[in-house]
Amino acid sequence: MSVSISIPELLQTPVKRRSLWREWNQLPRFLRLVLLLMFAMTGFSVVYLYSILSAELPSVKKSRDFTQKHFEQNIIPTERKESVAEVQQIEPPHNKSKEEGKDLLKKFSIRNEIKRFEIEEAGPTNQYQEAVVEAFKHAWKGYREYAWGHDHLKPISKSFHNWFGIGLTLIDALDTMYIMGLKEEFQEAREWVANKLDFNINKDVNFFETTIRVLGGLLSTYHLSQDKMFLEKAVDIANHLMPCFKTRSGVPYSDVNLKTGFAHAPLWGSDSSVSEVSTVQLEFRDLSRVTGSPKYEEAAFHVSKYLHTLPKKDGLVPMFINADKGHFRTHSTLTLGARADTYYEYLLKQWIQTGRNISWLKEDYMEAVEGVMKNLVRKSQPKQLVFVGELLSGRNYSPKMDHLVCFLSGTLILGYHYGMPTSHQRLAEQLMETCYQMYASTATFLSPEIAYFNMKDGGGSDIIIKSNDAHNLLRPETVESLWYMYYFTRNETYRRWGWNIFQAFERYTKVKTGGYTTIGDVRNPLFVRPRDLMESFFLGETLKYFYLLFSDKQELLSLDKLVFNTEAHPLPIYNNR
Ligand code: DMJ
Repeated sequence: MSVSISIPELLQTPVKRRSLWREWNQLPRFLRLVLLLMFAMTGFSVVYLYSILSAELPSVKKSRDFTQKHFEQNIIPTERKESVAEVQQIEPPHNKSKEEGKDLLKKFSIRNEIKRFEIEEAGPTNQYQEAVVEAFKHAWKGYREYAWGHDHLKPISKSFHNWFGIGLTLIDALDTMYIMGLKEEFQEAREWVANKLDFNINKDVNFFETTIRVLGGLLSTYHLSQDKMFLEKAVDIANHLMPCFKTRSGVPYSDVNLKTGFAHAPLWGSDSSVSEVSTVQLEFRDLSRVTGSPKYEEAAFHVSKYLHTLPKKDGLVPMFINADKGHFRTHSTLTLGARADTYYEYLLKQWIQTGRNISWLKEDYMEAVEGVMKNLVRKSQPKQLVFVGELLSGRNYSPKMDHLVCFLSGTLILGYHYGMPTSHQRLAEQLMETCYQMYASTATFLSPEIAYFNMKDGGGSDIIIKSNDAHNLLRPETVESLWYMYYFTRNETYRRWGWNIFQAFERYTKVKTGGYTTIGDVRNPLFVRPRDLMESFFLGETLKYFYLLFSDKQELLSLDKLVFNTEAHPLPIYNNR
């Protein structure tokens, strides 16, 4: 009676296992096969999903929560101290598209000589430009020490962030360094591009972002330096991006895996952004023109031609389009901000790039600007600031304006230079004033990401900033437009405004140990909530436009000879369609 456990009980587990196996064997063969297939498919899906979800996206990554004390300790200018950065050692695998690039270059070497930019001797000529070059060096110091070869610097945590893993900041900054005359920095970066940059990686990248930052950056650097290595790399990345165009409509998918060439719609939905599909044409066309291989231009320009045929409201386009069906999403917001902005910019700039010979590009642009004036432009109260709002669901007016919209002044004045009506010039001036006020009216002298405008009589301030919109990402659009406005008018007011903004960036976004950071709240100078990220466009665009704005050399880079892509990478104007 004292022994309560019998031998069969001790052997319970193996007995059960054996019976399960027996039961499995007793199942019909066909059923076993089906079950095995189901297990295999589930396993495969889990692995696949994990590989997609593990791709880092900056927008969904939470920024670290830093205390004000930490911020004060870090956001104070300090002496620069160079140190040798460690360079990741990765051997690039054999890559077919690189070889293809070299072949094309051999074949079209004569054509390559034609479009070299004539740039006067690079380097700062006054104290304002010197200050901008110092800012660039400070940003570069942080990137070089803590993020070398990675996409973005995280200046406060002294680390890096990889969005695509292809050295976005380094590539975006190449032509800025060239223009600023930073020869040593440029040379070091050039070696990284030549020896370490590898596009044959198992990563999903955004087609548009990679085109404007990487393809655009490599092409402009090639034009400036005439170093064919940059063109080889441009051909290489373009070939990796081309699968995006393989859709039923020819409108590209938003993402592609660089290694497999698998192109697909974004993870968050089935549609591509209209701005994204319509803002790759300058880059792909330039590549075709320098290599003599028409396939890039043909694929990209097909998209513009196709969009041209679709119905629009007074020339205005919705934010989304389905790449397979080729339809705009109905009841979509009409805006000059995120997801539509650069469609308008590239209508004008493509017309300029092709020698102003393709008249429907100009007509679509003019119709769209008319549509903006009719449907989106309003004045705030009480100061009558002119702004560009949105039509929600294509119908309901919202007095909301993204900082992104501030590119429009520059585009309008560029168009005016090429013969657009004076109403365009007037709107450019008025909107420039409003964009400046988005900076000047905050306690930090920095603009929020989004502003709402008061349209009611009876006091209050013109510009309303909501908590969710109070961040500043070091974006370039206002500085970009200030440069265009100054370039064409030589009105010193625009330089004064630029200097005020530059000083605010220095004061509130500079990180002591190197780099500049995006911030979470422009309304509170005591605690701007640093977000610990320096976007590549701060070096590619914002600091470049500051440098050009403060240039005393009339036409350091001539807008009669070149056109800037939307990431501030200058490309040549071709006098033929
Ligand atoms: C840049 O990548 C480009 O200027 C693009 O057109 C808009 N977004 C960022 C800068 O704000």
